[in-house]
Amino acid sequence: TWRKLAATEFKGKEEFQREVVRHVETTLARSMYNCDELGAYSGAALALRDRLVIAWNKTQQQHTFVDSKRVYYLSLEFLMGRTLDNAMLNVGVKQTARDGLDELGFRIEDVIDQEHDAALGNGGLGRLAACFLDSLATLNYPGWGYGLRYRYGIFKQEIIDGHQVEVPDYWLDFNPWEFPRHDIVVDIMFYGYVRKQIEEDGTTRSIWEGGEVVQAVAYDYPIPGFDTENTNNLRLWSSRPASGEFDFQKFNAGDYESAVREQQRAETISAVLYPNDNIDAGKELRLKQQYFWVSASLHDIIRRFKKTHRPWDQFPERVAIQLNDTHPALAIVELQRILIDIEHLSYDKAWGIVTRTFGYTNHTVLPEALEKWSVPLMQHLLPRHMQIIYDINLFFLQGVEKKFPGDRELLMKVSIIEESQPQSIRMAFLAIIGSHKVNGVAELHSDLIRTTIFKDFVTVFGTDKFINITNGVTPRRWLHQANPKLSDLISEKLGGDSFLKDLTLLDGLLEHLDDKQFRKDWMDIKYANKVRLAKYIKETTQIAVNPASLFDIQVKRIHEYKRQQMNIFGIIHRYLTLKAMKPEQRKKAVPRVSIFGGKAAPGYWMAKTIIRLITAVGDVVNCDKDIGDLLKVIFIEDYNVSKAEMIIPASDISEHISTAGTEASGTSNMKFVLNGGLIIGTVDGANVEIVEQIGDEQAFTFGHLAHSVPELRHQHHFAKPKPVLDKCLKAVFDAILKGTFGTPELFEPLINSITEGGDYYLVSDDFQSYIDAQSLVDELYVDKDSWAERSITAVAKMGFFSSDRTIVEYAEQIWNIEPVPVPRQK
Ligand code: 26V
Repeated sequence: TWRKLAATEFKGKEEFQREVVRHVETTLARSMYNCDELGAYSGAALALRDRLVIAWNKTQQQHTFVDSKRVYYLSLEFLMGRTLDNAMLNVGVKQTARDGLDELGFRIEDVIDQEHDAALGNGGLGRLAACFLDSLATLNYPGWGYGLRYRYGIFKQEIIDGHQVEVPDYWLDFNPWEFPRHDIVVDIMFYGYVRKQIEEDGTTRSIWEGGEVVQAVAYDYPIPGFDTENTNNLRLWSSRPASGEFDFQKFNAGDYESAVREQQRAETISAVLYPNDNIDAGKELRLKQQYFWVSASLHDIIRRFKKTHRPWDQFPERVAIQLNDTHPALAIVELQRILIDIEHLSYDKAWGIVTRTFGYTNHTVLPEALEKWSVPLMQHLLPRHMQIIYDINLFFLQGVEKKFPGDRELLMKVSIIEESQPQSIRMAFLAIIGSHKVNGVAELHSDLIRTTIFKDFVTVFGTDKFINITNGVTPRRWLHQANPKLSDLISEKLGGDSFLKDLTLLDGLLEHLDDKQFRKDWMDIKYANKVRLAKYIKETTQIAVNPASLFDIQVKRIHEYKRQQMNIFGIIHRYLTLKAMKPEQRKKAVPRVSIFGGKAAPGYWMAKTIIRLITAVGDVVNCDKDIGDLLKVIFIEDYNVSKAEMIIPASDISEHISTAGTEASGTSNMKFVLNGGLIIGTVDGANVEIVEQIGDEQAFTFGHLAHSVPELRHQHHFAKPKPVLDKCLKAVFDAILKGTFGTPELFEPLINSITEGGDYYLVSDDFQSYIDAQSLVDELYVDKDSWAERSITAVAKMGFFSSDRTIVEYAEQIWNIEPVPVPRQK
């Protein structure tokens, strides 16, 4: 197999060592005598990179040679995390590298730890894109990612006096994984005007000109598959001033400052990742980012297609483009513009090509996250695109009118243009109309989009266009890499590691369920992972947590809909209950460590208040002598991909407790269960399918169902007088307002949003059922043996949630692409 071949990539540890030393001494111009861990990391990365590059070139040549259909995944976010460890595992050289580094005097774990995360994403959507790249490569699909090369990734979070403080994440200092392509440069225009020109044949043509030009430069990142030579490409664009635009006239005239300002303006486009998750702010710079990236990517895709000298008709047979949410929806308009204005195709022919090319994935139903751009802004920035959007809308509405004559209301409801002040463009509607398939990311979510936000489009297009493709995660990073001990134990039991490529093989674990030694080994690994996390917590917070406690973890972006506030209210309830117990009673309680991690968007004040409450509760509880080890509350600073790799394997329980109908899927729920943790969760997103697969014995579900949510909200809205809170929640609020956790004014808004503000996320409605579910957790955790059985059973039934399965579904149901194995010629 390729793996055996790959193992000989380095002829043993000696060759690996030689390569590391060579890079340290030549590429880095350093001496081995005072080489630190960062030097060793750099050397190791460069040594491995040399091997990746060979496979990468070979793969791209093969794909060009076979002229296979490719998929292009357009995403504004790729939350890649670190590369070295993952690449070593995928190529199969980690053991060689470990031995080699060992002899040089380095622990491989410390070397791996030197790498900076590539954090070009906010959360679920960006990490999903990264998992998809891993699966595309592993399954030998010809697939590229296209994104932006932000100079600053998602901010780093510091907690100072219990508050979140944002620090810039400059990640590009030394990046051995990127290859600048100074020869791949695209000019991108903004602003300007549209001129009509009459052709000789009497037709009119639109010409967009006179705008400001910025250049896009490509940077490529190799994406190695696991146990295959196939190595795909991620291409990220960086902005810089176009050569003609950097004003040398001014420069020479001594107006240095304004010349530099122009340059900076161009570079600003790819400078920062917007740190909002699930909220649309409608900023001009963000629209510029979107068009810059979409235009550069399409130009590149078309250039590649044209090299095959095929007629335009065949474009959709060679190119599939997937829109990761609506952020790249302008690609629909841009392709239509290129085809009619530049390639001179007829409008209808062009539109046929466009709609056969695109697929659109929706990732949220939250109204505040659905992108809308103001018409005047679009008009100003992209005047020709605005015209084409009007045309697309006009022809679409004409079709609707023909099918449903006289239904004015339907026309209003499905129009791309919303009649607001000023008018706005509903990007999701544009994405639906310009794509041949629209998918949601979990069964419940896909049902919801068909019956709520997009229901009128189901009326217009029929149901077949709207499908579900349930998310998944890559077992390479989220099991093999993050939890090597568990991965090894599973390999031992299943007689090999094929499960890493066919996750359904995990069900073979069920045969060993009654094996006492296996159950013990399983729980010992969980314990070891908890010790690893406890050590990290001690080092970073000075707080000692007992690894024998139940570890209860909620790590994700902080958002009211994800309900971290309900978790912390539950913890306060636990604290009050423990305090009220007699010492003998307390002895029977199950010790618990509640762990949080996650960033709040810098402008999301309520989310920051939730962080403040969590840290405030920790400050009180963690040094309460009555409580001791029975309860600890930890906030882990700066949650990111590499921290997730350490945190997730250490959970006994993780929390996925969003208000039913709000979390489109969730993907960390899958990662936690895959690592043997059970979940406490609402009937929301992919929780539903996880529980369906693993069995409800293996999960703690609670709370109201999605279909009841509108009515409950309605009741809150019109309730007069305000509804009485249940006893437990009221006691929690009283404790906060009494100042138990410091200045109550700080937390009043959080409480008021529930007691006065309509409780939009239904915390009061679900609280009691949440507390009951937590009591059941305590009760069942006492019996360690049956807990082990639940944990193993759950893992055994998680095969469905591999992103490999997800990608095969996209490939077959939307992209119509096939694997293209790279031939072995060695
Ligand atoms: C939306 C916006 C709106 C405009 C400005 C900035 C911005 C940034 C990100 C987003 C994306 C929101 C959608 C999202 O992240 N959805 C998450 O997608 C995951 C993968 O499908 C899914 O597991 C999560 O449940 C869902 O919240």
